[in-house]
Amino acid sequence: MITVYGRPSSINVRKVLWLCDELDLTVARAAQNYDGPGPDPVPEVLALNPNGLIPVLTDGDHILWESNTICRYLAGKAGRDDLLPTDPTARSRVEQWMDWQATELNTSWRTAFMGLIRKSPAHSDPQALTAGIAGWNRTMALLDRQLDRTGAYVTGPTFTVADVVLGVSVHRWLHMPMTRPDLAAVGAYYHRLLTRPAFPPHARPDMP
Ligand SMILES: N[C@@H](CCC(=O)N[C@@H](CS)C(=O)NCC(=O)O)C(=O)O
Repeated sequence: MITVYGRPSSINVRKVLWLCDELDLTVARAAQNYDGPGPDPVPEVLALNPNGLIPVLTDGDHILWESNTICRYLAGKAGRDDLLPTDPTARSRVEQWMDWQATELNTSWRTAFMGLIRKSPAHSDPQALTAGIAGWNRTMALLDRQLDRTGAYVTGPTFTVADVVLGVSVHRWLHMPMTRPDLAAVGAYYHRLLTRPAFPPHARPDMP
């Protein structure tokens, strides 16, 4: 049995749970009552992930952390070549956008998210907040240009696991109490993703 550790309000846990739903995979849930983020990692999680972060997945003896890696593992294990191609060229496009999400996009939202949602005193400087919002909007504009080119999903005409990790990111951006440009391709993409029955439960407005 596969177990997913982490509260469902976490954006990184939501990626994994959405993909499990896409795969029709029934998973056990653990350590989900903790309503962090708190200063101290949950001991149950720390025992599995030295970073003390969620999500963590266990599949028998196999313990895995890093949400994007977990998503690749689940898609690969399910043999879903449509979601994670085995062809190196097609696969590298999917992985490129997943890595971009985990590095460039994740980094770009940190100040704005921590300041606006977490109300972190360390992220409350108005100038830093304005710069953070502008940086996040610039990164999203790059995604908008890519989606404008493909006219559908991030790597082309079909849905892949890269769209799972980007879909929750787009949801977050659209639900931030901040000024943002009207990015038409991103907006159309979000509505396209919402037509998938598995996405809406993980795209709740109260969980940006
Ligand atoms: N790079 C990690 C980041 C994981 C991460 O930052 N998780 C957050 C929640 S989204 C976390 O565990 N925060 C502490 C907590 O919620 O207990 C991943 O993608 O899995």
